Amino acid sequence: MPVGTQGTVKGITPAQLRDIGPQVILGNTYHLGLRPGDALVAQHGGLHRFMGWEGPILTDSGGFQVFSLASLRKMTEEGVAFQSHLDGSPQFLSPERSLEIQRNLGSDICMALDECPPGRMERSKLEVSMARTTRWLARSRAVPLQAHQGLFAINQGGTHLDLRRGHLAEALELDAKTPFQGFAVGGLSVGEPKDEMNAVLAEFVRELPADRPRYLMGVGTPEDLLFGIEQGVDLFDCVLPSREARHGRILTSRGKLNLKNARHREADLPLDPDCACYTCRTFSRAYLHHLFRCGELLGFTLNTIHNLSYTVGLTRAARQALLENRFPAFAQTSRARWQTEEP
Ligand code: PRF
Ligand code: ZN
Repeated sequence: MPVGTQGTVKGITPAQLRDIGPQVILGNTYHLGLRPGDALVAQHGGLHRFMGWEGPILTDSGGFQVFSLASLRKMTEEGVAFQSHLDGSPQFLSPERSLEIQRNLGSDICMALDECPPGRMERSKLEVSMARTTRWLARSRAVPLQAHQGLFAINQGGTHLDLRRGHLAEALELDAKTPFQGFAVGGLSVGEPKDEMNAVLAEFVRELPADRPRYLMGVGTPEDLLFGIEQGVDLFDCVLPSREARHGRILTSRGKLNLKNARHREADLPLDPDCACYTCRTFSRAYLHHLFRCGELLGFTLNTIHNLSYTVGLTRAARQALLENRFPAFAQTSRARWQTEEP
């Protein structure tokens, strides 16, 4: 899922996004609730209509963004009070308010409000935080949504497998009464060492219900996507492809390249000779290097089209490989190319 925090995937139009072909895009409750406000979006017929995107939208619940963006946070059982990062105004987000915003936005997949603890939180504190996330999940389950909307539960527990298992068992108790439409793994890629994240994924993803989508939140690099898919993850979101694109860092089948580098100044080559995106079909590295050096807006757009095409294409190719029972060979070839070839 490409990230469209403010009701736009930065720098590209919905028509360009449709050509790239993601199955879902992500929007943010935190940002859209503050500005322009969910009531205004609802007045305009909901987020799909407001932003001109007809495909599915998932909205994150805002918990993670309150932790990373807002100041003067005060957590209580009821919810989280914070100051807006925009104008310092006092705000309040509860499980109920988060889902009310998501209901007004009309996204297709809603996420329950969670507390996303930092990567290395002490175990006893983490347990307290997770118990609250579980109580919030029960409250979330009771909030009415629109008929087309589904609700995903978010699992926390840092790198402690036993805590994650306990938390999942509690979510499954709620699930037995009213099923969730999917399960997310939160609280990873938040500053813990990569091998610890991978160890959790290797053990834990398979324990999530196999008949519902499994969503790894805020991950990641092409390497992370392949590893996650290998462990059974179905859905990802990350700003990395689009953000990197705006900095001239290009993802390719032969590894990363930096468009700023002088070696691209005269290169009459596409960014990735194996990519069929609009950017690669039409423009040379020399031209894109030029746009980047001038800070031209079109450069951001074209780089974003490529990086998103590459990333969505990687997941599409992985899906095809799985369907054809050749995922291990696909993963091995992809990794070998990133590691050994020169982009
Ligand atoms: N919770 C929520 N959103 C998230 C995360 C989380 O833990 C993460 C962590 N990687 C990214 N986005 N609600
Ligand atoms: Zn391309």
